[in-house]
Amino acid sequence: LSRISNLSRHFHSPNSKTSDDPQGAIDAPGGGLIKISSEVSAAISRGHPVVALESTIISHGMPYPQNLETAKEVEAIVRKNGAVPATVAILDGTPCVGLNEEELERLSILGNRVQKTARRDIAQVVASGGNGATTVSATMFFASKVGIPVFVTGGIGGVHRHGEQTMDISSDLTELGRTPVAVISAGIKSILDIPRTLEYLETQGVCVAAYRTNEFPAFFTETSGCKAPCRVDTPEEAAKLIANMNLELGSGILIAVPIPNEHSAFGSLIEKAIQTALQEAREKNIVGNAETPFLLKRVNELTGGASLASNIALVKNNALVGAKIAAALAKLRV
Ligand code: PSU
Ligand code: MN
Repeated sequence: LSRISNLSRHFHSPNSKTSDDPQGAIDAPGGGLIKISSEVSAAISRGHPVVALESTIISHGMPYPQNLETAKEVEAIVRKNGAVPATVAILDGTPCVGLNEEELERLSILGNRVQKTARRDIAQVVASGGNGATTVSATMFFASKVGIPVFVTGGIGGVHRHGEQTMDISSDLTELGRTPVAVISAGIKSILDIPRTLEYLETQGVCVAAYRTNEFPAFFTETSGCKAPCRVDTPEEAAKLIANMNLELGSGILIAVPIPNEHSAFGSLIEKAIQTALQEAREKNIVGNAETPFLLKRVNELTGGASLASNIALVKNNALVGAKIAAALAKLRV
């Protein structure tokens, strides 16, 4: 196990006087340990590009074996585009940054028998020596602790529909407000309340940038009807945003990359399925952290696999864009 204190290195701003100082917390809470794979650890300490990846998308977001295939392909895409992939999970109570193939396989097969682990669940999974698949909030936390500023996923959580009554607001949003990591995603699913999610991100002080579009994308479709607060057109522009903003602000950035055009064809079919799945979730009283996995599974069933194919395509595209952003950021830091 590596002491994370050696590896705590955060955003580097070329404009900042303190840019050579390690930023933020040095030790994990309670002096805990994070296991970092030797490849990831070497890349971080040399300033090479690294891309963090979450594991709930593997355990709860997709069925086996597509989850394993996608996880491997995503890692390969990150490598091909010049960055080292670092999948995050808690295995036998140890937070791990950088999984080997055997570990990825174990998570994929275990599926939803692994505990979905958001920030609030980290202490419990570690204390009980359990296996935890990290959501966006928990993955951001560990990425930040070890000094990885770029994190790729499919979609993030948000304000749930009727969230004004249930107060079901994903901890991904508050994590973005408190942790300096850039999250590359395809936006927010329309299973969520997109306008309120954007309002809440503003409240949290999160910079939200759409990639090569003016509109905030809605995961399965390029459009949501909501304008993105800002726009970037190249990996270099995205990297500048990351380098210049976070050192001063301490908060995260959401970079929303629309699904590639050729995969967004099923948009209206998927939207119908979402409505049905939401209705079912209400009837079955599925709430809390079970809601997102339930909706993803039902929408996939109702669309005969079309939503899964779109999901896989957009994650791969995000990996491509995210690796390029990580590479551009590493160039800015030298
Ligand atoms: N959206 C997806 N796929 C996913 C998730 C969200 O399209 O797998 C997962 C992510 O790990 C995200 C989490 O962080 O669900 C949010 O869960 P909740 O809504 O319970 O906060
Ligand atoms: Mn929730």
